[in-house]
Order: sequence, then C-alpha cells, then structure tokens
Amino acid sequence: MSEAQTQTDSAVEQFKAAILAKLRYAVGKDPAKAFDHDWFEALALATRDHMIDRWEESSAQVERQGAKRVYYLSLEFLIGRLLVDNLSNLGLLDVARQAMAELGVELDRIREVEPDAALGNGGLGRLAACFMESMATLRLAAHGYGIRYEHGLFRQAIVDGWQAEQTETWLDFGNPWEFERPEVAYRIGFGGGVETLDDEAGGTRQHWHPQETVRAIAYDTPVVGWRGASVNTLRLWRARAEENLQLDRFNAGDHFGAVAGEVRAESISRVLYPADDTEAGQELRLRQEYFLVSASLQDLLDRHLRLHDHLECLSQQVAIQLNDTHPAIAVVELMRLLVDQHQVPWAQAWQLTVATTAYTNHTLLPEALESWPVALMERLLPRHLQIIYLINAEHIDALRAKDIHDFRLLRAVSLIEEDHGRRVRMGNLAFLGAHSINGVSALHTRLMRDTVFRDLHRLYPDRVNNKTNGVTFRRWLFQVNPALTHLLVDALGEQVLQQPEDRLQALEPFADRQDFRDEYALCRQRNKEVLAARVRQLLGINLDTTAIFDVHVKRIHEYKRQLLNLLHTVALYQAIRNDPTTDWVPRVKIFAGKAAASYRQAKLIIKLANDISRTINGDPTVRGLLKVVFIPNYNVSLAETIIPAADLSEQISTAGLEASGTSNMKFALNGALTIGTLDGANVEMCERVGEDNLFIFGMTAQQVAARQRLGLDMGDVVADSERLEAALGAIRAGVFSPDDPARYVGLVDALLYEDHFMVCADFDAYWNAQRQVDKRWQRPEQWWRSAVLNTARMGWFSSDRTIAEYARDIWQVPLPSRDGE
Ligand code: B1N
Repeated sequence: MSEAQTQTDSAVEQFKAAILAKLRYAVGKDPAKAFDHDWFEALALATRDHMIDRWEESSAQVERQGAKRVYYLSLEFLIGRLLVDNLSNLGLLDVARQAMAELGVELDRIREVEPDAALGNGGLGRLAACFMESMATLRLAAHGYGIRYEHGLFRQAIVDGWQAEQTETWLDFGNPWEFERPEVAYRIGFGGGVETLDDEAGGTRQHWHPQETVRAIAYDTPVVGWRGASVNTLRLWRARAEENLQLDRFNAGDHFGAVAGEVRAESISRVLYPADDTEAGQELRLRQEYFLVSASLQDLLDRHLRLHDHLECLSQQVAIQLNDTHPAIAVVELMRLLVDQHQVPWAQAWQLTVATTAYTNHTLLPEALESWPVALMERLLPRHLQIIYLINAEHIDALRAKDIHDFRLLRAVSLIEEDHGRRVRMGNLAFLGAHSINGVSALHTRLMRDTVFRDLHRLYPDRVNNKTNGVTFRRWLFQVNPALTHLLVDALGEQVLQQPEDRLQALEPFADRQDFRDEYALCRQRNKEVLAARVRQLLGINLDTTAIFDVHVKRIHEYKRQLLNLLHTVALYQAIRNDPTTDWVPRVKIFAGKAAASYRQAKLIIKLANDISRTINGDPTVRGLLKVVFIPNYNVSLAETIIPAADLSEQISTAGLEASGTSNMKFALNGALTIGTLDGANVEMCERVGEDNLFIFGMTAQQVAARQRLGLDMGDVVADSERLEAALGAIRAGVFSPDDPARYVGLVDALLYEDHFMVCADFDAYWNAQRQVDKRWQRPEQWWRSAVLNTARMGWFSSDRTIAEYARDIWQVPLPSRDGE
C-alpha cells in the first residue's frame, strides 16, 4: 500500500471516529437511531473542529503582524449551505464522503438536509458571501459584519401559478456552524434626546440619552479559505432586550405587556427585508441598519483600542467597506463615537472617518436610492441628525469658500433633500463620508459618474472608481460542477485548482480538439440529467435533455425583462404551431426567481410564466420541440444545480439598469453561452470572451436613454413587428388564461403605451439573436468550441481578482503571498 493511501485511510478512520463521537456526545444519538439531520449535525461539528485551530492561528497571526483589518459591513450575506463548501476548502471532501460511506450514510443525501442560510435577497448578498470566501483565501485580515436574521428570505411556493410567500426557518434545528458569544455584547440606543453639557476644557459636549436600548449579541461563523489558507470571522448580531421579562408587570397580571419590550427589541433581527433593488423605507429597516452599524463600530473600535491604545492611527489599521448605502449611517455613528465617546476633536474625527470608510454602490435605479425622512431620523437618532446637519453645513460652507454658489449644484450635493418632504440622502452621505466610492462594473461606474453622482464626482474627482464584481470559483465551479472540474484537472493539472484565474487560459487550445469538446459536452449532459431529475421530482414534468436548456433565473424584476423572454417563448410557440414541420431546434425554457412580496407586476409575471408553461406543455403540436418550466423557490442551492446544466444564459436587462450581474459570470464560467444586452458586466464579458462566443443584441445604454427622451409609446414598434403583435395579442386575449381572459390586459397595455423597460423596442433584435443561437446549436463543433472558450476566458471574473483590486486600490493592504506560510 502506498504511503498516500495509508495516510488517507488513517484520515478516514479518524474522521469516522470524530463523527461518531459528535453523534453520541454532542447530538446525543445512537447511530442506529440517528436521522439524516442528526448525521448532518455530527458531520458538520466534526468538520468545524478542523477549522478551530486555524481560526485561532489566523487571528493570532494578524495580531502578531499588526496587519490592517478590513471590515465588510453588509445588511445581507447570502451564504447558502456550508457543509460542502467547508469540507471542500479544508480538503476533506473525499475523506468525509468515504467516512460517511463506511458508516453506511451517503454524503450526497445528508448535504441536502442542510437549510440554506438565505440572509440576503440576491446578487448583493451573494457577492458579500463570495467576498468573505475570497478574503479568507487571499489571507486578508477581514471581518464580515451582518445581522443574524431569524428568518431569512421567504420560501416561495407556487399556488395555482401564483407566488405565495412562506416563512423561512433556517434556525429551527439549530446552526452547527456558529458560536454564540454572549460576552460580546453592545448597547444600541434609539430615540430620546440630546443634552448640551459643559466639558472639562471649558467648552461644551453633547450627551445623547436614548429612550430605549437594545443589546446586540455576537454570533461568529468561521469562514475558511481555499485549503485552509486562513480562517476569518463572519460576525452576525442578534438583538436581545435589555430585560427579557418585566417581572413587575407580569406579577400584576399583565402577561403580554410583560414581554412587549422583548418582542419590540428582538424584532430588529427577526426578519430580512425582502426588497431587492428597492428601498424598504420602513422604520424597522432604519432600526436594523443602525443596529448593525453601531454594534459593529463599537466592536471594531474596542478591538482597535485594545491593540493600539489610541485612535490617531485608525485609518492605518482599519478599513471599513460599506455594502451599498444600507450601512451608510456608519459615517455618522463613527463621528459620534469618536467625538462624543472618545473626545476626538471634530476635524480630526472627520478626517479619520473619511480615510477609514469606503462605499460600494450597487444600483442606479431611482427607487433603490435610500433616503430617510428627517422627522423619522430625528425621532429615532436625534444625535445623528445633529451630526448630519453639522457635516452638511461644513460641506456647503467649504464649497462656498471655494466660490461655488450655483444654487442648483448646492441643492444637488446637499445631504438633505428639500423637494419631497425633507429627507436625508444616504447616497450623498456615503459619498461625502468615504474616500472611495466604487461601482461594480465598468459601465455602471461610468454611469455613476454621469448620472447619480455627477455633481459630487465633479467636486471630488478622485473618489469614484470601478471594481468589477467576481464570483468565487471554489463554489461556482469546483463544487457545483465536479465533472467539469475533473476534466479541467486532467487537462491542465492540479494547479488549476490553486489559481484558476490564471490557469484557465491554458484551456484555449483544447477548444479546437474534438475529443476534448466531446468530453466537455458529456459533463453538461450529465448535469442536465441531474437537473431534469430534480424538475421531474418537483413538478412532475419530463425534460428532453438533448434540447437547449435556455435558462433565465434571478429575481423577478421588470428591468431584468423576464417578460421579453416570455414574449419570445410565446412567439416561438406560435411559429412552431404555424409551421410544425420546419426543423426547429428543441428548447426547454427554464425560469426561476422570487418577486418582492409587495411588487405586484413582478408577481403577475410569475403567474404569466406559469400560465404559459401550462398551456405550452399541454399542447401536443409542440411536443418534443418546446417545454417551459418555472421552478419554485430559487435559492443558492437550486442555483447550484441549475447553473452547471444551462446551455444558454439569459442576461437580457434593459441596458444601463443592471449594475453588474454575477450569475452571468457563473453561467459563462460553467460554459453556458450568454444571450445578453450590453449591460453591467456583460460588456466586459463580451470583451474578454470574444463577441463570437456570446450573443449580444439590443439597444445600448445610450440608445435607451435617447429613446426614453423620445417617449415610450411603442405603437409604431409593435405595428412593425408581426411576430410581436401576435404574441402580445395572444397574451392579451387570454389564450394563456382562459379562466380569466382579462388577466393580462393591463400588463400588455402597459407594454404598448409606456414601455419603460423597452421590451417591445428590443423584441425583434432578441428574436433574431435567438435564431443565431439555434444556428450555432445546429453546429455542435462551433457551439462547444464557444463553450470551452467561455470557461477558458472567464478567469478574470474571479472574486479573488476583485478582492485583490479592493485591497490594492481602496483598503491599501498588501496581499500576503499565497504559497508558503
Ligand atoms: O447587486 C449586485 C449586482 O450584480 C446587481 O446588478 C445589482 O442589481 C445588485 C436594495 C439591492 N443592487 N442593489 C441591490 C439589494 C437589496 C436592497 O434592499 C438594493 N442589489 C443590487 C452585486 O453588485
């Protein structure tokens, strides 16, 4: 027996023993009586043990080296499942699989019982999770700070074709990955008033008396980098009442009143706001934002003072990254803590705040730009409002001092919006309080400079910069696509696992080899079969796995234009019915995604998808040529099954509106060809992958803006396109909704008279691009050549590259070398 084999055998034996010990002594179960969930927990705990020593080591090393720390503040971390992620990054996946097999338990079944940690809505939250993994892999001293929502994003059920939201309960069976730290607790104040007191130096100081205080308790989850490079911490805060039970009220018989305070306090970390790309605008949301920010800043200042003793060096030791404006109140809270609590002079505090803070913008949609009514801010955070006024006064004075008196400009860059009731503009606040403001793709950053931050950018031309998003290849290639990963390792060697962002390029020549393309296509075929089995199990629908799997999965939003795809689906259906004997390319249209609970139009689009699906799948004339499925409850785990099975990736947002997109990267990395607009990161993907290897169509951002100025009545466009007219007509007439023929009249009329998202205007271009897709599919050597080239050329879209850029340009932290200790 080889030495390596002996080592593996003993690792398996040890792991088996560890799992059994956890099962007995931590879970309290006998193997004979253990349920799947018990096995999951035992395995997770045994896995977690492998992270602890490195966790300690990583944090001791950071302390020894006095490294600058990065704090990533985000209201969302869309983590998904962690078992395979952790095992795989620890290099223990095979060992665990064998150990479990020898215990008579299948790892692939057990992994399915882990609930998704869905503490995020979509791309923004998933980006935060990818960044955490990359920062651990790159051995940055990084901490994530978020909220430990008791209920993550709702579960989506489809009832009679409509979305129904159900409560998500990921913590019901406990969470084996986290450590509760009851000793790490901070007081968070709300309401009350501000008093002016005399200070020792003969001046005055402000003292805030909150009316209400809530405690933030830390829960730590270790985040392990690739091959255990380092282990960082994701610290999530849970809200607890100061006093759980008001005993006097309880004893007086007021049993509900006695716990009212507890309910109010704990509601802060009860549930994630399910709005994506829209601002929530509710008082509870502002409470959540401030809760996260205050706990995190108190915590990081405590740590800083423990290690360094003074605050002058704060910006050399600490970088704070704000994930959108959701934590933007950090600018003000940091000022308050520095000035009121630590007696730092105002000017120095401001200099420290700006030098420490950086802000990432993720959207230009006007409805997503956060602003809070001044009255609400005053009631909830009175001291913060004072500070905001002071910052604003200094800001405006400084401009006047530079002889800038343009009234329009001064209004535009003010922190206070005066037009629609007085409101605090969180985007302007984040901009002013940060030394770096970044967008998430080249196009998005350019539009930021030209639109929302036009004026502020002119005043501070050095601040806006671009950091195009990326995704972690460990999860989105190695874990989700083991077959392809195997093939890549065979072709390129183990090195591809270490530094895929550099090594994948070497795959290019393989695109010209028939034998390689065949194997590559075979991987896809297997993944499609896995997805087809899942669809059969979930929906009872059989899919033809030799058809093109044409996939559109993401949040349902008008700007993402699921409607455009549905119109194409209907037009294709009509074309096949009109001429069933043409050699149509068989297609399966796959949709999935959640709509914000209050977004009526998006929910109607889901119903339409389901209506179209039922009609088409039930029509024998198109059998074998067209199928449509809407898979319910899209989440990270479902994405992991869908993405590696996709042939065609739909990235068809109205140009200028998708800030970046990240699923576009995951699909292309796994070799799906993109059909997309020149929007977000699609533009850069096109540059790198080569325009012959994806299908770009439609108006550019510039053309969209020009057309919007012309007016949005699409009567002329529709009249010019028979196909579009027929598709719209069928939907409007109730062909897909015979039970309620008028259901889509409003939806279709809106497209005709006020097509804000240019669905009609882009339809013909989209139809034509889809026919190019068909043509390519009919020439398999071309199709698979393009697919291989997509994988080969997507290396740059690794979140390791993105994080390396943040580290170099924004945080100014050196990257430790990746090989060797
Ligand atoms: O952030 C992603 C981008 O790839 C997407 O293009 C972008 O749409 C997404 C309010 C948002 N922008 N804004 C949000 C999320 C929650 C919320 O309450 C806005 N999400 C994005 C990563 O950069």
